[in-house]
Amino acid sequence: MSKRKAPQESLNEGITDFLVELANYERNVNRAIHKYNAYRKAASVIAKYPNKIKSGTEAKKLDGVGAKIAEKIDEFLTTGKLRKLEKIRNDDTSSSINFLTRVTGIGPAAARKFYDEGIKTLEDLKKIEHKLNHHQQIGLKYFEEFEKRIPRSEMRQMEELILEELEHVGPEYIGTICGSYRRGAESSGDIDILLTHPDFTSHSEKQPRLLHAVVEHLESIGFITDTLSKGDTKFMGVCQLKRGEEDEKDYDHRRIDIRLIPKDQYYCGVLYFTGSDIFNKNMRTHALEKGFTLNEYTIRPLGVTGMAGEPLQVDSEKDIFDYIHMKYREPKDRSE
Ligand code: DCP
Ligand code: MG
Repeated sequence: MSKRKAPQESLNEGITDFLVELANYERNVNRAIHKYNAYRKAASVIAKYPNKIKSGTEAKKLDGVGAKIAEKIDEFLTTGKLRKLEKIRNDDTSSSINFLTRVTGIGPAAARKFYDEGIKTLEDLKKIEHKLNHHQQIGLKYFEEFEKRIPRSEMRQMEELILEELEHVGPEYIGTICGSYRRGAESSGDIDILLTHPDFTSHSEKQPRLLHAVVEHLESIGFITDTLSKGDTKFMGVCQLKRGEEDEKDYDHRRIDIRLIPKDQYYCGVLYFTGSDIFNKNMRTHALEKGFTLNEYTIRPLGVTGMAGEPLQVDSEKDIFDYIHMKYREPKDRSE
């Protein structure tokens, strides 16, 4: 999962920017995930709004913008800033914790712990590098590179390379690059790959080899450079494209996640990991209204008592939309 979301470009960029900043503050500093979600949701509906917002009242008509956010929008529109944000930015605790969570491997809890120990900056982290776990050490090593978004053209090159190499490992593999790339984003925070293989279903034995063979192959050709974690079904690591003759400089190191999914759960996985996270939430809510429970693995009907039944058969993403009577949405139309 990538740490930095693409800035929202819209007529109301000032507003969406401050909402995203508040969202991050709530998640990283206060660990208030509901508030984080509320700000993200408001930012997302406002980003889509086709007019320049002139007042809080106007914004409040949008689903996801409540009275408190409307008030902040009014303050921002009249004064050009937000006292709450000024305070947060000037507060040493908030700004340090917010900063530390930008390192992959450092979540809000670890950031708070480091801060309490007086560790606040990149330089501080470098001094206690030996105390960091492996994931955090890699996060520190590639800090600047991981901060950069990946241009779509580079994502395309990586997709081509990965799918071609996958074919070499085994012709029966199926792979999909999901995440913002699949939604057509001009840049992505990381590479999210889903894999499946006909030999692996939720009824068969675990098959970690199917995942590890792919990872080892991508390491052997020098594409995967580091491992953050490697389990039976999920690999988290780092990759880098090789510099070609026409390239002016080396490519950056990028975050890559590879998941191996049972064939019968593949399309629920592809749907989930294509996102966006807000689209997923809305779709899950819609599913519940229609009497189904949907997650990254399965879709199951809910009985009268609210108990989930057996997983339904799914052979495409469209099957999932059909079950819940929702019109199919192309990945590019799934920002919310
Ligand atoms: N996801 C989700 N809920 C989360 C985290 C992730 O539904 N809390 C799903 C939707 C995301 C997908 O996983 O689109 C991949 O997660 P990323 O954080 O990588 O998000 P994106 O790929 O959409 O954006 P980015 O370009 O920042 O990587
Ligand atoms: Mg991503």
